[in-house]
Amino acid sequence: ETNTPAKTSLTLLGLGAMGTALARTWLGAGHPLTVWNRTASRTEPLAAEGATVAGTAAGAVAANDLVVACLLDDASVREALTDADLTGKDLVNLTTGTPAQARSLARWTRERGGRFLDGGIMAIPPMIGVPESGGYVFYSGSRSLFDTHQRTLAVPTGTRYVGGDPGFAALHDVALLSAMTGMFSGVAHAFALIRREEIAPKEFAPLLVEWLTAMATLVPGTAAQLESGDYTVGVSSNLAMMVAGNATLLRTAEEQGVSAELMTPYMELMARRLADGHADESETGVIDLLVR
Ligand code: FVH
Repeated sequence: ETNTPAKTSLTLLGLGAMGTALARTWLGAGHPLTVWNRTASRTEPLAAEGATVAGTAAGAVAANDLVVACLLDDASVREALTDADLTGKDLVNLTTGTPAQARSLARWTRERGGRFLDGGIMAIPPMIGVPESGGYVFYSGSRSLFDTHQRTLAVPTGTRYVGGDPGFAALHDVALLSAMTGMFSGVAHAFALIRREEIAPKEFAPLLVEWLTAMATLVPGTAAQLESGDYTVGVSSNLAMMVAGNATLLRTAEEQGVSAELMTPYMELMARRLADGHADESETGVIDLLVR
């Protein structure tokens, strides 16, 4: 006899790159796992590793109370669950979607008698099952579902519950991904500037990392300004100086034969804010121009 608690059995819908990585961690940790995938051949390696394969999504849902979906998009989740009985089920949706899609799916699940938790995965497949990678999932929606299954959900990667509004996980996810998009657009422009020169990208890369890491420390200052409503607090580089500096950035792009199309939208907003009379502020006022 052993005192080890039984591992929660669960169902996973979707065995793409992410679903397969998730499945392997649950199987590896000893959780009985039922899997379903639209293209049945993708279930074969998991079956060999101990997963039970269901022939239909409805059958997979029927097999366990805890059901995790990791499919391509919102439409594929709706399609997969069309014939499933969600009465008494705990549905955890790890499919990337918008906040409105998550809220709608939460209502749809509740109307069918289930509890709903949405998740935004802040990791790529190689980070799954690797705690030191720093990956995690934002969760929002049913707190009781989260509390019931947190230990199981924490097997593949970290968990961060961000509120009862089922749209909040997607909102956090998309906000971080959007910030990342801006960062990579800047990185692309920087590499383009040096592309035709005798500067080795491999030597330039650590400089970029160091600079972006240092600049990221300014983010809490932006948050403090937003909360106080005073965008001049702690400003060391004001908007007037930065807009003047943008002219140098644009001229350098031209000299190097590089399109400034990734840069100009943000610079135009900075110039508009300056023209509105906010020379002494930081860039924080640009945020107010974006919110419609
Ligand atoms: N992979 C990544 O780096 C990112 C990291 C952050 C989170 N995303 C999101 O995770 C969801 C799944 O992503 P994935 O990487 O597993 O995606 P794929 O490898 O393309 O697999 C897609 C699965 O979805 C199935 N599927 C597609 N359409 C349907 C449908 N109409 N009905 C049922 N299933 C569908 C597909 O099945 P099949 O093509 O094998 O038959 C795969 O199982 C996603 O939201 C990312 O944004 C991943």
